Amino acid sequence: SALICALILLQGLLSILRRLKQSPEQEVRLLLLGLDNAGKTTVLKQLAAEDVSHITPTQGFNIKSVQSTGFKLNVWDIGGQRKIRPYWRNYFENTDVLIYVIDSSDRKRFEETSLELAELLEEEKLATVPLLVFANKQDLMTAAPASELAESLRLHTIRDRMWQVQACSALTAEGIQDGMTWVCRNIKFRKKP
Ligand code: G3D
Ligand code: MG
Repeated sequence: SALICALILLQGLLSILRRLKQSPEQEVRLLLLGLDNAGKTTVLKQLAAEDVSHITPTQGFNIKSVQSTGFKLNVWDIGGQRKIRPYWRNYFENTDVLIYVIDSSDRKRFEETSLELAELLEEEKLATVPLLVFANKQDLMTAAPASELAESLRLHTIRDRMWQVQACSALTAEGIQDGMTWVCRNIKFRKKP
């Protein structure tokens, strides 16, 4: 089933994070966002390996929440869901790293994805949260290089947080590990109250 499949897909990410996690009392929270067709589900596939305690597909919304000991990962398609936008904020709380996935071959949607990202970066609850942009689908001849994507998205104007653009292909796995290494390095662990 889709549920079992999703569980398997998330195993690797969790194992990578678990290995890098320093303190057992703390929980790492990741948001994995991007337009539909950007490659988010395929990124998850590449991160495949062990146990996830549960996954909650939110009813009526295309939000997937994955919970495991010490980790919480929220994934959804951004854009075209204006009406439920205010509801997203429930998922922004205490995010450690925002991972934004882009189809580098889809130049027609660079402006759209850029605007969506800009709006996300304005979110109060995501202020100062480190940003990793996956310039995905680099295996395609038509893919814009990460540098062009960064320019198109004006990433160099970001001043209020750490950010990184990582060229990758979720299809071949190239660049995914490098991206996750950056993520793990830039996680700011929250202090437990
Ligand atoms: P989403 O979850 O962000 O909506 P998906 O995106 O992971 O479902 O990917 C959308 C489509 O793009 C899929 O193709 C998927 O195979 C493809 N894709 C994802 N990553 C890459 C990549 O790095 N390179 C290439 N060439 N394709 C990629 P289909 O045909 O299944 O719709
Ligand atoms: Mg998907």
